[in-house]
Amino acid sequence: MTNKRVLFLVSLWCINCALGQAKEGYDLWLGYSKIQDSSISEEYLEIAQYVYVQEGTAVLDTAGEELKNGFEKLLGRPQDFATILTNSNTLIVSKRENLALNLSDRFTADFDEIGREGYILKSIQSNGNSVLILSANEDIGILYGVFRLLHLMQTGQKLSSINLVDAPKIDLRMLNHWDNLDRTVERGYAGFSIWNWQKLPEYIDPRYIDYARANASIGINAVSLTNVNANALVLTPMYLKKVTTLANVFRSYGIKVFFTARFSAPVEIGGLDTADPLDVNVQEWWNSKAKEIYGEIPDFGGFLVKANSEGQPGPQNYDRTHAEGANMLAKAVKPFNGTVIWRAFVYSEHDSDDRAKQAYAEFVPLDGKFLENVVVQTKNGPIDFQPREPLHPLFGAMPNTSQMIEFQITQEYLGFSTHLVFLPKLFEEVLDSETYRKEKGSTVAEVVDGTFKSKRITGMAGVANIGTDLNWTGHPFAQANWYGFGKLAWNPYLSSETIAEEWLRATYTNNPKFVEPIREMMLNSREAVVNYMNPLGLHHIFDTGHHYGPGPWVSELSRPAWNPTYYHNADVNGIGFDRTASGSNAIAQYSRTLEKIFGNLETCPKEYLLWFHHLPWDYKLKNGETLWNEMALKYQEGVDQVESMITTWKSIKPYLKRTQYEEVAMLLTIQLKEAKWWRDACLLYFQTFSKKELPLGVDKPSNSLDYFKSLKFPFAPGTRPRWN
Ligand code: GCW
Repeated sequence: MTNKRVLFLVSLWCINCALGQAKEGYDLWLGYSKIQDSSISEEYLEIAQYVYVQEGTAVLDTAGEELKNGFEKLLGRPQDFATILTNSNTLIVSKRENLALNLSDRFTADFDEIGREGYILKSIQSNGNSVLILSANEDIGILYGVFRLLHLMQTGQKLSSINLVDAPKIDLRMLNHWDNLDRTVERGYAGFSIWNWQKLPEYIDPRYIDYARANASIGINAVSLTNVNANALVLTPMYLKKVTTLANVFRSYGIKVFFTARFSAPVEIGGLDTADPLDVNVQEWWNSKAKEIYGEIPDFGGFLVKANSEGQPGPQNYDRTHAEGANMLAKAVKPFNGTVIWRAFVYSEHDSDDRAKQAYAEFVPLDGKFLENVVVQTKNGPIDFQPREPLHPLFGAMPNTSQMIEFQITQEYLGFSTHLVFLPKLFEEVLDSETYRKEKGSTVAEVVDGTFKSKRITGMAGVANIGTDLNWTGHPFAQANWYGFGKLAWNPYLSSETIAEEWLRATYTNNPKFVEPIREMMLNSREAVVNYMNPLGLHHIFDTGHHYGPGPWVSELSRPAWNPTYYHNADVNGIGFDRTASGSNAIAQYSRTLEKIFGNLETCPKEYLLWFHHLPWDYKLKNGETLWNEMALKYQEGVDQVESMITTWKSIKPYLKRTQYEEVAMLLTIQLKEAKWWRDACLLYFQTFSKKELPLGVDKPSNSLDYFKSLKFPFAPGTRPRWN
């Protein structure tokens, strides 16, 4: 073959592969591939014979379009809907008020149970026919029900005996974007921001619609569009117009928009000389700002605020409390039923106390002082979205305050969008954690969903991992983290196993030869990343600023709490952060039961050992290993786990398209390289203190400590821009 011909073939292959890839992953879990198994599609074809779908509102029409689109793709033929309800309907999609009385009466108890957003999906016999009924009290319930029905079909479930009643357990199910107005994304690893501010409001990128569809399909009903390190400009009329357009798109999918509000906005864009929350002019400014926003966006959600944290302005600049700041904004949005989400992620450079203690110390005294339409948003753990943290002590410690939880879906500390890590496993671990604030009913999930103490507002927020990448999230498996977050926000008691299985089947294939091994691989992936990054309770030993890769040696930053050395405290005597009574006593912020469990070496879970205790290198663990050996073995185990992920991935090659297979295969290669980097760099560094040999079974480092220390990444993605 001539060189020219080879070149031609290669470029042809590249074009094909680029075209293939252009679509690959964009559809997320909503691909709806045509059902191949005829025994399954026969049942569905019967159901699709004579379908009535109620129309007439934006959300109902969206539901109808989704159903049509889904049926056509899954069944591979055009779909019509009947215009009137009759006795011969095979599928009825209709609100309760529009159902025939004999039908709606039959389900009274269910309708009472499902509230505003739930739905019922039931197969019944009516006039001798089988009819599938999808009904709800409100439009949005119908839309959620349609997505559920399509999901059931996509995953090949039998519908002939379906009897499903479902409603969300949490009210506010929200994505927090950390997107800047210049389209960079703080901690974003999937390209740039999908919000094209320059072309808005006139140009509506079809992506906005697909984004809303994806969110609605998993029950997400609120979004904040911009970074919590906020730019006040977003509150100006020019941006309000742009946001109004987005809000109009999202409304048909049941999604409300929130603004991130910069506390100093009255000064920066309002021309006032103070942002003091007790100043009447400041209050007036926010009142009229709220009025202006609601004039454009009548269902506007409210404000999300990061205040007096990491340099952001806040009420403390004027010697006022978080409650005083939050309540001022709460009053402004109250006439319109708006909500203020106030973040509890605070720590100060002036406070030399353990950073893990600061949120609790600042917020618990304010319990009961926040107005009814304020909800305090607390990160899952007391430090900062680490691969593993114990639960945040604030959960259940503010019984008279609405409290919501914040997870990070974007993988700032979990390998960016290069590492395959299934986060619902982490979310589940936190949600299932007991606070022991009561004898029963006080897990984190129960605090968050209002079981612990009934709340005016219940909510769960996730920091989005979405960007302009073709597949939205960078790593195709990072889509599962977006999906899983939505599912857990709807029902915080769902198991990560169920979520993994659902997602795999909807995204890739129902073939058990693919689903089973890959589901296991996903479920183990979270423990792998803990092992190769932060085993045994180590935390925040990431390289500075960008948090890409290990940096346990970093010690020269101005704020102590920014230095990894602050967190691991390694010296010749040992390693770990003493948070017991002999140290920072952070354990005292937990309930008495947890304080005892964490404080006692006999009962402290091995996973949190170095989070709560400083221990000698020779400390003997229950399995007989010394601390040093166990740490080294854990790092090695993490690397081995990634090796075995690669083996698993190779084994499923026959079930995927080439591009689908190759994409993940390449990413896993990087993950393995980086897992080894973490192991080698951390062990070499800690070895300078432990002065011990690596135990048998741990691979020799591939390079010197100096080499690892010399690595610099000035262009690592997601770094906070300089003006923040
Ligand atoms: O995790 C840290 C991040 C910051 C972020 C901050 C926060 C938005 O490193 O980039 O700022 O948390 O949650 O406010």
